[in-house]
Amino acid sequence: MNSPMRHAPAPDLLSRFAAIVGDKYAVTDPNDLAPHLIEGRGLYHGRSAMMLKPGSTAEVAAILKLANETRTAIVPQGGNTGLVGGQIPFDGELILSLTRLDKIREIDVRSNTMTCEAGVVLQKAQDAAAANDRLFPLSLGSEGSCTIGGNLSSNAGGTGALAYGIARELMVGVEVVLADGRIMNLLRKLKKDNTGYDLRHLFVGAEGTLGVITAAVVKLFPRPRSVETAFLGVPSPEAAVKLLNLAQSQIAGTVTGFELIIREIVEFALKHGHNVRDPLASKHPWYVLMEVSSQQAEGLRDNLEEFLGSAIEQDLVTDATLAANLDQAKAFWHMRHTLTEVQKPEGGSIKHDVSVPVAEVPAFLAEASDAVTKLIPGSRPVPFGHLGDGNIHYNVSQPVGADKADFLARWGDVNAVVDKIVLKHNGSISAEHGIGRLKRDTLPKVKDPVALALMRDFKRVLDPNGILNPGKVL
Ligand code: 2HG
Ligand code: ZN
Repeated sequence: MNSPMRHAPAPDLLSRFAAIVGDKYAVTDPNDLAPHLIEGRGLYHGRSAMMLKPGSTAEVAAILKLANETRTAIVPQGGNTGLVGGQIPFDGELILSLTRLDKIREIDVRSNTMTCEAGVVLQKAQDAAAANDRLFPLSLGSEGSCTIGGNLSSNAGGTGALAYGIARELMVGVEVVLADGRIMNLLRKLKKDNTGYDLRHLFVGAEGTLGVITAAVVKLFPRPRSVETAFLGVPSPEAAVKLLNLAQSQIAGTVTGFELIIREIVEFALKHGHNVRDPLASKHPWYVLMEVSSQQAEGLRDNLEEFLGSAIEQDLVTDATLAANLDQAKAFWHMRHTLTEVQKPEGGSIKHDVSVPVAEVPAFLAEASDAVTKLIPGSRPVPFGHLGDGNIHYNVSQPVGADKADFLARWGDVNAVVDKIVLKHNGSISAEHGIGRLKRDTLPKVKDPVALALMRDFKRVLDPNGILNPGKVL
C-alpha cells in the first residue's frame, strides 16, 4: 500500500481543498482547530493544518477524490467523543468533519425507518423519532454530542443494546463515499435484500478506515407505552446475572436496560458528580440499574414489583427503589451516565472496554480484581457496564495519593493482565469502543490471523493509497 502524505499539505493544495467547501468551512485558526485535536480522556493530542466541513455528500466525494489523487491523509470526525483515539489526526492529517451533514432526510413511520445524514447528533435522532411516536433506541452517555455517522463507524453499543441491538443491528441502509471519491448508495429500507455480498457492514465499525459514511437508514421501534426504572442493591455480580436471567424469563415486558455498577464508583459519583444522590438508604457492594418496557400502558409496575419481591426472597436483591416518576428515572440514568466523568478527579484511570459471555462476568471480575490489585497494590478497580451484554468497563483508578503519570505508565502492564483474563473467558478486548489507535497494537495479538489478513486485504482494495484514517485499527 502506498503511504499517504505525512507532512502538512502545501498551501496551494490546502487552497484546493478549501475551494471545495468554501473558505468559511475550511478551518485553519488554531483556536478553532484545538478542540478537534484532543479527545475526551486527554490521552491523545493530534495536529492538523485544516479541518474541512463539507455541506453535502458531493463535497465529501470531491474532498476524497482530491485527497486520493494527491495522497493526502484524511481523518473523519463526528462529535469527537470516541474513546480509542480513532478520530484524532496524529500526523497532520486533514480533519474531515461531518457535522454539517446534519439533516434528517426522512422519517418513514410505516416502514419504521429514519434516514439520517452522518452529522445528525444522536439526541436529535432520538427526539425526531419520539416526535413521530417512535423509538430510536441507541443510547449513550455522549448522546448530546456524538453523531450517527460516528455511532455507525465505531459500531457503538450503549445501554439499549440488550433489547434493541448495537449500532450495526440498527442500520438498515448506508451511503458511503469511497477513498477515490465514488459514492456508494445503499440507502435502502429493506430487511431482505439478498443481492450478493452485503457490503454495508464493512463500513460499520471500520472507524473510517474503509470509506466515509455520509448517511444511513436506521430502524425505528414502537414507542413503549410504559417504562419502569429500578435501582437495586445486589450482593454480588453472580446474583446480578441470576437476576438478569430471571427477569428475562419472568417479567411480562422487555428488559431494556441492565447495568451493573460497583459501589466504589457510586462513591466517585457522589463526591464529584453534579446533582447525584445516593439512590438507596444503605450501601451495597454492587448495584443494578434495571429498566423494563412494555407496549401495554398498564400493569408493568405491578409486574416489576412482584418480580422484585421474589428476587428479594431469593436473596438476589437486598434493597430496591423504583423510580416514582420520569424525573427520578432520569436521575438514575444521569448517575449512570456520569460515571465516565467522575473517574477523572480521582486521578489516572486505566481503561478496559471488554466483553465476556454473560455467565462468565462474575468470574472475570473476581479474577481481574485479584490480578490488578496484586500488580499494583492500592489500585482501585471500578468496574461497571452493560451486564446484559457481558460488556464491562473494567476501569482501574490509581492508588490514592499516587503519581498520575507513574500510574498511567503502567497502562500496558495492566492491560496485559486484564486482557489475558478476558481471553481466558473467550471474551473480546474491545466490546463497544473500537480499536482506533489505543488498541491497534494489541489487535494482531488477539485476532484470528486469517481474519486479520483479510482485514488488511479489504483495506488495500478499498483504500489503496492509505489515505483514510491511517494508523487506526490496522
Ligand atoms: C459507558 O458505558 C461508556 O459509560 C464509557 O461506554 C465507559 O468510561 C468508560 O470507560
Ligand atoms: Zn459503555
